[in-house]
Amino acid sequence: MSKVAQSERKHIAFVGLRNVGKSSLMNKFVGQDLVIVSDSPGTTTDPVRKAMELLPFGPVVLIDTAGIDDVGELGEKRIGKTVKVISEADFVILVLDSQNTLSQKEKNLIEEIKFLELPFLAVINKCELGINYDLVEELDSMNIKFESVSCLNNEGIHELKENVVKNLPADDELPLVGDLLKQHDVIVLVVPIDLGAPKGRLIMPQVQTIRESLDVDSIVVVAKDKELRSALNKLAEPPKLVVTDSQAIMRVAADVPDEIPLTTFSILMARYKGDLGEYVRGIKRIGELNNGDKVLVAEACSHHVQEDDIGKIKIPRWLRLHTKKDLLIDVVNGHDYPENLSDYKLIVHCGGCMLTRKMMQQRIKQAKYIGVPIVNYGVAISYMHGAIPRAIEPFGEAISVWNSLK
Ligand SMILES: Nc1nc2c(ncn2[C@@H]2O[C@H](COP(=O)(O)OP(=O)(O)OP(=O)(O)O)[C@@H](O)[C@H]2O)c(=O)[nH]1
Ligand SMILES: [Mg+2]
Repeated sequence: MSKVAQSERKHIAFVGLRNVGKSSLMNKFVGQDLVIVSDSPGTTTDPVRKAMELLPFGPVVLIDTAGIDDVGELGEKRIGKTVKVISEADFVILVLDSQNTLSQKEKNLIEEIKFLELPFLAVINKCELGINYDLVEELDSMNIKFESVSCLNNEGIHELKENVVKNLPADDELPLVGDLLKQHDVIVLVVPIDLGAPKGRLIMPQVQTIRESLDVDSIVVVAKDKELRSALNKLAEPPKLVVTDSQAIMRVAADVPDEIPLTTFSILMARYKGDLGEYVRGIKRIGELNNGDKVLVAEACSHHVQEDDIGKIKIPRWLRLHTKKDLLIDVVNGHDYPENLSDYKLIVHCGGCMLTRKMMQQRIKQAKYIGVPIVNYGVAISYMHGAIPRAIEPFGEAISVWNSLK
């Protein structure tokens, strides 16, 4: 089996009511009796994951789930097991029983899948018993594509697999900076070498920006903030873009003439890994916060807390200074949000350098699902330091979100 990190593989989730045959279908995909199948509803209680090669596509992870009628949280706005699992999925297989019509829970689930913008396919199982025509009509009227299978006598399984392979979403190749530059353009990177800088090396967003700029044949100038003005003066023509560390944005903004586009590494990363438009919506919430509002500062990894830690100390300090409000700020670490997410008025998330793009997307989707605006550290810092909208001006979509919010 090829060695692709589990988090990078496409995830396919089998969801549906209890006893419809989710586990049976997953076993058919794997080609062995991996998960327990039984006629008593509620056999699967926790998600079961299995990595496999789905040919001709390649490595995937299949996720069998508990029946949605077992979980009992649908309809309530909290991140329950089902939402967690489906927000992890790249493709959802909604398993239905050929003898029934759609229940309210199934309709709610379809709404959730659509809200999370996940590609999905309905599968009518137990089709050897005949298919309830009302179910087919319901699916047709909702414009939902479906396949019928029988796990009992292997009908339609091969076709279903082929259909899933065909419909798995392709990886989007998102640019970090390459789309903003062309051959011979000059890009200036401002890299403060302060106490927070790692010894003897550049950090990943800086390295990645350099590499991508070179890939599109542009010319990279790297300087510390102190030498920036001198660097700009030495250039024969203004650079196409200046990119700086977020925390130096105001000093740098003062040295970069208004007509030269300026942004930050965090904003480049936010666009690449997160959702810059969503984060711009999140910064609007900063201005709407009131005394007593709860704010969640969420860090994906637990790192050694430094004296002036960005998440624990600086972000809370800047939020209080900026809003002049008495905020209740919780700082949490880890891969899951706290259970009471809907109590928060705003999530300020770390840049997610230790998360894959997919994991970061999942956390944004979950926040959207609960209806809590989200922003990341870098975008929030630029905003609280007065550098928004300037630092998002190079990005058309983000600036139009900004303009629509005013
Ligand atoms: N007639 C018929 N029965 C099936 C078919 N597929 C699965 N079953 C039966 O349906 C019952 C439930 O199957 P499971 O695969 O355990 O269903 P599940 O959706 O995983 O159920 P939970 O884990 O309880 O949510 C079992 O008795 C299976 O043998 C099928 O194609 N036809
Ligand atoms: Mg099961």
